[in-house]
Amino acid sequence: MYTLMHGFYKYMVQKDEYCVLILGLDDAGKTTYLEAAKTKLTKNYKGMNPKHITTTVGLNIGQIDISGIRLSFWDLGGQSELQSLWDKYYQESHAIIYVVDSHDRERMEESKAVFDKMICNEHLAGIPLLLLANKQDLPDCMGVREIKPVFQQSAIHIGRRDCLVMPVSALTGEGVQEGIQWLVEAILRNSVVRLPRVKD
Ligand code: G3D
Ligand code: MG
Repeated sequence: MYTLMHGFYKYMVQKDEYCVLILGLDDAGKTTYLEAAKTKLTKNYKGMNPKHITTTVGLNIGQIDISGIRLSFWDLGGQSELQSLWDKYYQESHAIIYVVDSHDRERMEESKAVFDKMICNEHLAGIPLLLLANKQDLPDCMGVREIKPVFQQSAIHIGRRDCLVMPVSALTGEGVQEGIQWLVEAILRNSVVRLPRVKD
């Protein structure tokens, strides 16, 4: 009886879980963005001071409960030697956040090349893509109008998935909440194709 009740309780309180990959070059602002999202969307969560965020080696994980579901974020290291690990996570992911440093014109081409390699992977086909033009607080940064056409060159690989290019500042938090909200809706729309993680 206890097992039955416990099972029913777990069924009622456990949320469907979806995994979101946060990808992009090193220094794009992935970890800062995840901290900002957790701060904005988790009650009583006091975010880390951005000054204390260090380079991600390996994997940084975060969770947000929102709109009746659980989002598990995997913020992966962006250095070139760590990029080869990304595809180990593709099959289990439900959405991608690709972070671009809008202020770093010199590395825009490199960011686009890394993006192309990622988006062509068959395991990511059809899953929602949120492309963040980060660091919009910095003067002389590239705006969405400038960044969008660069990535639109890969439209054939992006395909018919839900896709949004959004200006944000992970540092000030501007646009962070709106991005996550859009992602939730896109993930739920796609959840008939990519089901949530199986509850244990
Ligand atoms: P990563 O996880 O993609 O490697 P981080 O990037 O989150 O570690 O951020 C790299 C640097 O960019 C950090 O600065 C961080 O404060 C800064 N950064 C991240 N997002 C923004 C933003 O929106 N605006 C500005 N101005 N800076 C941002 P440091 O100096 O610690 O290297
Ligand atoms: Mg990091």
